[in-house]
Amino acid sequence: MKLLDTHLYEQGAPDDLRHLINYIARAGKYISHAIQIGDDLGLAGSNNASGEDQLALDVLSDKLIEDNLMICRLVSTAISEEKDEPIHCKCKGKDCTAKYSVAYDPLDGSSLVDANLSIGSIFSIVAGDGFVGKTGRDQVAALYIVYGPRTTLTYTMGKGTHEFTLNDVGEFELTDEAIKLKPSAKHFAPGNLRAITQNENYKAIVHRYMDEQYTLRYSGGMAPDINHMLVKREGIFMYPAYSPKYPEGKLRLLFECNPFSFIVEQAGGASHTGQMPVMDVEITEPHQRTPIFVGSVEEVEKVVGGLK
Ligand code: FDP
Repeated sequence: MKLLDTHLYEQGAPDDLRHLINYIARAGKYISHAIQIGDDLGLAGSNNASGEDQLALDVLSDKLIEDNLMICRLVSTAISEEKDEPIHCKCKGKDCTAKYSVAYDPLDGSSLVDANLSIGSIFSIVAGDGFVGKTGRDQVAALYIVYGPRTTLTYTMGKGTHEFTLNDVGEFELTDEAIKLKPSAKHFAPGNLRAITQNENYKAIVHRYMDEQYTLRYSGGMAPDINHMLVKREGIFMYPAYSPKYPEGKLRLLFECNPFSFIVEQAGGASHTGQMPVMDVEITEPHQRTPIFVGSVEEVEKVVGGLK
């Protein structure tokens, strides 16, 4: 048995990064518990930074993560997908020990929660204060937690991609090390199918996957969909732009696309906007969106070629 903390130590994580990831994992355990026992799966009566309705669980998950990030005294700036404004370390300026910034989506795919489908939390970590002007390549670590029949945590800090499962005594235990994606796939996850009405190339790509009898695996939650790909060792997830509703795509560079791109690249996969690798896109504002095509290398190459 190998626990998350030991794995981070053996991978050479600096102590403060190891502690930070442990605090994030702790928030994940509380969220996992809240989902299991929660009887309030309804709306919170508030909106998030993008004007979407918030669930009570969105608000609770956001708070659990924020609390853990703030008490660890390692986070200079925390940015939540649920909020307009970043949160800053309270001790800033006075012998501040906070070295990292964390961007997070507290409950990705939360519209699936009442239907009892899997959902997740996603985290992107960079050194220094804030994200604007940086790219996904500046990430020192990224991780996501999936809350399904089991709770799993998958992380990278640039030394491969590794999966842990929450055990009966509340520890994340190593269940899959150095995950490697095959270059080609049998599964496809075509998000935003409305885009085929505007984009002939995307239509042709989707039709090719159907003609070639790929198996559809799209749950409506990016975290479980990317997790499916990593567990099955192959796949492609796509979410193109669609005007006027999502002219830059729906998914957020900072909260979703960068962390998943880092995790998938570290598993030998690729991730592209259609114009450039996702992780090379400069972050200009926290809620920036981007199209994304991510997964097995040859599939991403074929799709990007087909989009031109
Ligand atoms: P959700 O809005 O439910 O949080 O992050 C946005 C996201 O879910 C992704 O997890 C998911 O892949 C995508 O939106 C689903 O979008 P569609 O409803 O357009 O399929």
